Amino acid sequence: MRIHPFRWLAIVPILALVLALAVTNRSTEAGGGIATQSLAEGLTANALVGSLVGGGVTTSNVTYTGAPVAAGNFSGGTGIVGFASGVILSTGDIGNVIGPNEMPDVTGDNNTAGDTDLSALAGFTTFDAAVLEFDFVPATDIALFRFVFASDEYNEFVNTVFNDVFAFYINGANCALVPNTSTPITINTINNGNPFGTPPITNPTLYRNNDFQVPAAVPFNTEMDGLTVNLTCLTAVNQGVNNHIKLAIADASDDQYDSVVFLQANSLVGSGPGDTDCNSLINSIDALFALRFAAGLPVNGQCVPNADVNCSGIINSIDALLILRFGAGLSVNLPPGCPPIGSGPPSPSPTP
Ligand SMILES: [Ca+2]
Ligand SMILES: [Ca+2]
Ligand SMILES: [Ca+2]
Ligand SMILES: [Ca+2]
Repeated sequence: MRIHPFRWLAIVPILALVLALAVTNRSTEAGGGIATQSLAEGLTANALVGSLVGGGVTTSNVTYTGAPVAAGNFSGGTGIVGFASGVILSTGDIGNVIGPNEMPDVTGDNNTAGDTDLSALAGFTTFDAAVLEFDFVPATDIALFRFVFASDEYNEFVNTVFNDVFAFYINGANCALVPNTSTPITINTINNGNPFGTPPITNPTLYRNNDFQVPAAVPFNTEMDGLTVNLTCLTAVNQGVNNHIKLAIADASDDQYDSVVFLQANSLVGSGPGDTDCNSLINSIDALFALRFAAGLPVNGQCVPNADVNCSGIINSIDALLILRFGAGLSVNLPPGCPPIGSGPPSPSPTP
C-alpha cells in the first residue's frame, strides 16, 4: 500500500461517511449488472486479445504486465458503460467495477510497478500499471475501437495529483485522446470539476457523473464514481504487416482509488477482410462504415449499408462529411423527407 500524504485530508471525512453507510444501508450483491472474469480466475492474456479483435485480424506476441486481478473480461455492460462486453484493465481489481456504488474510494492495492510512458502522460509518478501488448496484422490501413474510462478518483480527486491515466499506443502513438485534440485522457482532462460543477471544469460533455451519494442515487450500476462517454480510437495502421499495440492504465501519485478502462469486444477492426459491406472491394463505402462506427451509428450488419445519409441515391464523400459532422456534434441539414442520421431505414445494398 502506498498512500500519498495529500490523500488523508479527504479520506478522514470519507471514512466517517462510509462507516455510517455500512451501518445503515449496505447492500452486498451485484444484482444483474456487470460481471467480470480476471486473469486470476483462469483467463489468459491471449484470450483477452482474442476477444478484443474482430475476426480476420492476426495477432501474436501477446504479453501482459501487471497484477492478474487487474485485467480480464466483462459482460453485462449494456446500459452502464454503453456496450455489452469486452476487455477491462484496472489499476486495482477489475471486480471493483461491479455495482452498486457503495463507496467513494474503492481500491485494489496491487503493489505493482507503474509505467514510464504513463507517468510522462500523467505528469506524476504512476503505480499499479496494467499493460497489455501485442502485435496485429490488419487487412486495411485503418484501425479503430471503442472504449470508456471510469474511476473512483471522481469527483473528489479531480484537479489534484491523483491524475490516473490510460493510453493506447499504436506503433508508439497514443490514440486514446480527448476528441479533436492531442490531450491524453486522464482524471484531470475529462471531468465536471471538484466538487462536481465547480470550476475548473474540463471537457464536461465527455463526462458521465456517477458520484457516490448517501442515500444512493447514482444513475449507473457500477462502483465507479464517474465515467466518460463512449470514445473511439481511430488511427492509421500499416496494412498487411505487423503493427504493435500497447494498452495501458495506471494509478498516479499513489496506488489508491481504482481507475479502469472498458474496451468493447471485437471493436479492434480493420478486421475481417476490411470489406465490411461485402462488395469485394475495400473502398469509400468501407470508410463510411468506419466513420459510422466511430460516430456511434448503426452499421446495419455486414452487407446492408445505411451510408447514403442524404438520400441522394449515391454513396459518396458528402455522406462521409455528414457523418463526420454528426460525430462531431455539429448540425446536419438533410433534404425534407430524408430520415435523420442513425434512424433511417437501410439504403440499398451494393451488389455483393
Ligand atoms: Ca465508488
Ligand atoms: Ca470517488
Ligand atoms: Ca491500485
Ligand atoms: Ca488511483
